[in-house]
Amino acid sequence: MTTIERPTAAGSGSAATANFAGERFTADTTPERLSAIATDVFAGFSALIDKHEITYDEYRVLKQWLIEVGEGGEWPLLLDVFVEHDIEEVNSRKYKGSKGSIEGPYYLADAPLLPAKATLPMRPQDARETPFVLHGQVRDLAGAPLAGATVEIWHADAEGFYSGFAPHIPDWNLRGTVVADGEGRYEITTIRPAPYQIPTDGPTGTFIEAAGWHPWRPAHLHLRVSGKGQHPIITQLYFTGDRWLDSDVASATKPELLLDPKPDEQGRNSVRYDFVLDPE
Ligand code: MBD
Ligand code: FE
Repeated sequence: MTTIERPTAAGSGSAATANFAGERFTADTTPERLSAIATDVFAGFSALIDKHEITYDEYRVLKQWLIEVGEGGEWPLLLDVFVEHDIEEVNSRKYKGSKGSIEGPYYLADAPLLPAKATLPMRPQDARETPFVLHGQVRDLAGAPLAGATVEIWHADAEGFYSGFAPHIPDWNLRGTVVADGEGRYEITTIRPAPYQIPTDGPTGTFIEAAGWHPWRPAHLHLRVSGKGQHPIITQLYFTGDRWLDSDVASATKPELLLDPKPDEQGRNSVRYDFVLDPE
């Protein structure tokens, strides 16, 4: 008998942290701007401590919990679930093309290149699900097709697990970089992901449970669409009528991002979604 390693919060957390920490980021924040932001952060703490009369017990529990968030590698998860949606909202205001959404903690760069019409890498057990086809065209704001645009896609399996962040799933499962054809068209065959549950065995999940909130995101596809001379868009697509759409724990759904797939002649569920990119 073989035992498969079940994913743990600490496992997916440390993989997400290692993936992110492997890159070095910089921002051109001036000392004046940093000071202004930090002043407001601490003013926010000050106000909430006063308002809620935070006790020493609560302060020590917070300190211990924050240490555990770091040790469990859950900073990417915690920040992307509770903070990233506002960052995305503020930074996408100037764009006129397709709506974006948060990246989340599970993007991996350099997924295998696939042709315009492609099936994502999947295990035999994934292939037993009803095929789901996402197809469409990538265009610029003027409506011109973007030949050779790339559609990077990553999503959970039918149990809600992501390759690269769950040890029982092979590398690059349900991930790919699809290169659109000369007309900017693409057609991706995959399966429908399951809703995603924040792992309940880590500090983020413990906190959500302690607050009496639910830990669910509606089923979603993650996409990053790029075209020559265009601003790449990071987004997510959801399914009409799905559970948790109105109470996504990550607050990352938008009405423009809903898919309503219909069965095609081959019994696959199929839906069209076009992407419009803003110039760089
Ligand atoms: C996910 O799959 C996700 O998309 C986000 C934003 C947070 C946690 C898990
Ligand atoms: Fe996700």
